[in-house]
Amino acid sequence: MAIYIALGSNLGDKENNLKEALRRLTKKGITVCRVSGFIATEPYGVADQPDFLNAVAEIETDKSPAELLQILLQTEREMGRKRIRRWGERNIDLDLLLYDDRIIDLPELKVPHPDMQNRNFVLCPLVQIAPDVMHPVLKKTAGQLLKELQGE
Ligand code: PH2
Ligand code: MG
Ligand code: MG
Repeated sequence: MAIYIALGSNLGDKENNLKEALRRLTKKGITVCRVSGFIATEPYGVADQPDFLNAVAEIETDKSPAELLQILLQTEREMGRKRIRRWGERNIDLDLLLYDDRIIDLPELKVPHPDMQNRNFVLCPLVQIAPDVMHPVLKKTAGQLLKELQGE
């Protein structure tokens, strides 16, 4: 098992924003093991915003899920993220997708990410690097989830 995070950007230099986020996580002691391709995606949820660049990374860390969440939020803040509107435009978004086979349901942190199975922009890059990783609630692999989503 392993830890997976989703990266997204649709403001500014999107490619550099994703790379900068990965550099900053590495500096904070997080090991970035694998990174998917960077894929251009149409906005999901709120349509009237620029296209996104999305990626998924497999990471390793001794930090707990709650500590890791704080590191992701801190990195977003350091990079000047402004919260404009829910599901709206942002220069960087770092979301925790999967943390081993842990299931966490707290107001501030839900793992697995509760909407990941509905998001092509998450499942496509995840399948690039970890097609066989299991969703511990749905009990399906990333590959199966993507197939189901695209078959709809
Ligand atoms: N993130 C959202 C809302 N919509 N659409 C795409 N294509 N990519 C995203 O990363 C994204 C989105 C909220 O986090
Ligand atoms: Mg997000
Ligand atoms: Mg987020």
